[in-house]
Amino acid sequence: MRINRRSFLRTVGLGTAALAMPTSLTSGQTRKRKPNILIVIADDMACHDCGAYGSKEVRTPNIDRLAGEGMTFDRAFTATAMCAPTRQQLYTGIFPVRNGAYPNHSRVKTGTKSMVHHFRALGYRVGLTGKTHFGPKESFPFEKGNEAFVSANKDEPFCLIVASHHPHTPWKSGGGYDPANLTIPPYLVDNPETRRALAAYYGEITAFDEQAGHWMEVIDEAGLSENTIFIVTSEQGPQFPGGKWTCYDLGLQVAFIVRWPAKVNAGLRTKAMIQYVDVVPTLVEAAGAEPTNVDTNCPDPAGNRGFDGKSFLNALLGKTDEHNKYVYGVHTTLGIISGKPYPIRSIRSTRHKYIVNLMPDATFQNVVTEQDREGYWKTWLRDAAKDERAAELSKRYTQRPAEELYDLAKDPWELDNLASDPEYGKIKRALRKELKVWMAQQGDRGIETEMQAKTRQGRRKAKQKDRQTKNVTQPKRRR
Ligand SMILES: [Ca+2]
Repeated sequence: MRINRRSFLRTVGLGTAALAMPTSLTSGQTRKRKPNILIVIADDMACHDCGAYGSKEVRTPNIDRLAGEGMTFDRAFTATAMCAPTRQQLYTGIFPVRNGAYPNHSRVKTGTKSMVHHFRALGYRVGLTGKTHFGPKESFPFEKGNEAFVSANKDEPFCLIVASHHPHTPWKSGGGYDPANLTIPPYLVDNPETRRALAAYYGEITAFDEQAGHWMEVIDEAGLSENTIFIVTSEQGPQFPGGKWTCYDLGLQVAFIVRWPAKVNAGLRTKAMIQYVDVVPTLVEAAGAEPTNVDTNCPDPAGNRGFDGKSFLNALLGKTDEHNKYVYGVHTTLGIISGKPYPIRSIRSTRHKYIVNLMPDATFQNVVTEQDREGYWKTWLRDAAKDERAAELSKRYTQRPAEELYDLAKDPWELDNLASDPEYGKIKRALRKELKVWMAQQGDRGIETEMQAKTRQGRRKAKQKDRQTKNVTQPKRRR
């Protein structure tokens, strides 16, 4: 089996060889073996807030069932805790600064190819239903995905994204959680307003779980379960301090569950550390092609045109429980509502997280601190006047040191900064060095990149500034 598959990979690589192939080799039996792909993606959901990842309080029976039928990734990450950069790195296999979509509400560089192009080249129909939050359209030419999309034309494999709006704020779609009965995690201030917000957020997650269950039913009823790679993933962390808009694990770690009965054994967990840019390369390999041959049409500064990510198919098939040595984080605050510049970068090994706040003298501001639509932030500041813990937790969000280092095995919520502890100096320096290597590979100039964020937002500006961001030295004026 293995030998056959390898020779198959060589034959149907995405290079010119594939174009020259006789059509008989890409049709019939060969094509039928390609798996369907369905990715159900949440919006702003913490990895831990479902039963499959240990929550005893959030009701997610469908996600938990999927985990029981497939493989659960205990170390999966996005590189940004914001909607638009997260989706665009997931769909392109390229990290945010390189692909251009690094602030929120941003677009990839003109000409960048996405999974739509890559899977169409492999004979797939590629659709999306729900949230988009990407651009320009030419880079993401998804068909309209719906239930008819699944059942239409069964000779061709499909790749479908189901992009939910749950549990993004406003938290109003779900119910069924009593605020008084919740366990408050250590990163939140325990008061009635936070409890109300958390209950409403949990209700949204249960609504998301029902959507995931619906699509599991659609696939099961169409008789397609066996050879459909069915993925549920949480997208990025929730809009609580330390989650969305940060590089803490609460923001960057994602739930990632894959069911593929034809190839993946049921009920497995893996420690292999994966990131969203790895997902498309993995699925390309699962579809029988060689991901390192794919041209993204979005070169990095060294001229490499391939994906930033690499296939973790071997981890998915249970052949290894290792993948990346490091995963990375990048946060751009400029361009968010009321956001002043506040660039953050991070690198994470399986054990440690190193974060650099490039403008540490600034006060971190964003939607939570400026708008407080969920109505708890001002209560944290109120409580901070008389409660030391509330003071610490709110200060941790708005005033940060230049460097942060966490031992994730001892401190999973990243509350105890070890950056100035000499015992950890060697670890910190090693991580800092690797982070610089990654930033250089991305063409990431730190503060300068932050100041150019608005050139990546909006169609007209994005087009003008493509490919020439290196030459831009002055920040754009606010629109
Ligand atoms: Ca989101």
